[in-house]
Amino acid sequence: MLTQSKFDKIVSPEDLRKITALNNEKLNAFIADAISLCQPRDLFICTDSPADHAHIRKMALETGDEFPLATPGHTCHFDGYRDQARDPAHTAYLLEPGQTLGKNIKSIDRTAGLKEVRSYLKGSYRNRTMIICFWCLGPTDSPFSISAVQITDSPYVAHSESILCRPGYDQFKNLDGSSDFFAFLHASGPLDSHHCSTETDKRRIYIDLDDETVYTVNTQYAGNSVGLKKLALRLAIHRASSENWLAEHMFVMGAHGPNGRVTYFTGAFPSACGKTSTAMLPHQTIVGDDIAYIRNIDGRARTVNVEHGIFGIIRSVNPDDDPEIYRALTTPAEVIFTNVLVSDGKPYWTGMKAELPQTGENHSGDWHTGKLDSDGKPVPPSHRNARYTVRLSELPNRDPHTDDPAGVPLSGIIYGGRDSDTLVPVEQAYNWTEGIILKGASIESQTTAATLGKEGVRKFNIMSNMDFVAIPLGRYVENNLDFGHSLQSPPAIFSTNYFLQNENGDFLNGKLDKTVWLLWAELRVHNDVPAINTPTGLIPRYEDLVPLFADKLNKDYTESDYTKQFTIRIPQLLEKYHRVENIYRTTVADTPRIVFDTFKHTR
Ligand code: SPV
Ligand code: MN
Repeated sequence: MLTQSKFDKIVSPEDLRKITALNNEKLNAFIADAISLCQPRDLFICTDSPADHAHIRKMALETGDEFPLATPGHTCHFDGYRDQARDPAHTAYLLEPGQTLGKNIKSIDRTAGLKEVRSYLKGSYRNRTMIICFWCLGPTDSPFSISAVQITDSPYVAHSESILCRPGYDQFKNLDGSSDFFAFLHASGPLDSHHCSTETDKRRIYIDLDDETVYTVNTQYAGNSVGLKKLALRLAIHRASSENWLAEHMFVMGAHGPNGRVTYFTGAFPSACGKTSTAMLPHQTIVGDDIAYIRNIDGRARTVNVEHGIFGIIRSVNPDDDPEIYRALTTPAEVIFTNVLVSDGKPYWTGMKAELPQTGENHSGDWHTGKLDSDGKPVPPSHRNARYTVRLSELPNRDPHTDDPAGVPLSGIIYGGRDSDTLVPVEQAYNWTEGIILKGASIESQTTAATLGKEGVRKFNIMSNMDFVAIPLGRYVENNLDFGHSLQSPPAIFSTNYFLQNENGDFLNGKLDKTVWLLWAELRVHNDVPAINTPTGLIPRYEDLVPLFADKLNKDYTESDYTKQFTIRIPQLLEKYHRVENIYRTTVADTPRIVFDTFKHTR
């Protein structure tokens, strides 16, 4: 129990008042345990005043976790050289003996896992301030809202959350003592002179599903440390599965069709496969770029963005391909750049279509062209997973319903992926069941820089959510199927592939062509255009794409391009479904029968 006398030197009367105002025993116990385990010098409790949020940013600058850049509001943070991505190998669910999540999901014994992670957390805040923040997942005071508490010793983590999340202190008061919140305890571990975590071999991300608590240590990379992103997604998937709603790795956006019509889509894409750039397409409106909750409200699917900011990949963001993002990153506003190259107070990154300086500072320390790392590998000017963090409210293309407590009506779902030779650029599923099974549950994607490990390998990635699914995969598929069937009229489902290549390795599409695929899907949702039947779904007619290319991209679309892009590659498709079916058959013990029946039906 949290009392002032027990932590006399640490918990000031003011701190105690802020915590006891929330009148929540589970919260008190969580904070008291974190204090005695991590042993901070003092506390900073954020109660969401503008001054509190400004103080978090100030702490990040004072400690050196971030440093200012030349443009007002811009700061930069470096994660350690070996702390640049999510770490699935050291991310695990803590389970009681006898519990299992199946072969594809890493879990460890709860008692042993807690003992291990607590040993790394012990004393880890010495001489540091414990920052305690309260956030709300989804819009506040809505049927979607979930309250969360984050404890961290990293002002950068708290600052990221203050940009990415909706404030939640006041909402915590409404919990009225219940245990209905997610809890995150993070410690950076020992730091080097650049404020980067050094003991990455002891990096651990352990998720306690029963307690809805996540412990994360010896890392600062946001995908491992920022509770409200992927850590909360895992807890939400677990919770959603018992409440018949969906927590998905999806953008939410308004697609702007004819005559001012706005049709809302969600899109699930593996990391670095065009998810943010789709949500930020010119002339469309963004609700969110990463995580969506979807609920059945009076028989209709409605969805919200869990966050209210973007933690986006900066590589290749340039004024031609991503004009909206580029503008946001070159205008004064509160933006954190991570793992970019900095020279003379300016951030640089690969693919920005500007000349990069030969020297500067980056995630490796002082950098110069030709620098090699300790393994003899060239150090690129900016990391492939370098990112920016910005509030959606800074963007002129933010959808006006972003914070609507009722969410937006969901009419279409897009499942993306990265494949050079199999799927056509866009295809609609015949119905919800086939969409979930043949599109979402069959996603394979060539790997990218967002997780550690080799790039370019074709990997099964169910609903682009593989890294985050916290329940057995069969149950997850079933939950998706059931959700759609509980609706009066489920959203239409589409697959997209932006990465088709010819035999020379050239991409068959321009980067903005995705506008056309999205707007064709928008027309299909309203049955405005017919489509061509194929064994796995419905593809566009040439004549329906030509005006979209002309009107939206000012581009001629030739029949020869159409033929190359939309030829059904039957051998590759058969191989794909064979590979995926085999994964379900051999590794997913609880695969629903309908999955196998549906694969059989495609042959
Ligand atoms: C992703 O990789 O899908 C991201 C960034 O959105 S992370 O926070 O690392 O998950
Ligand atoms: Mn993501």
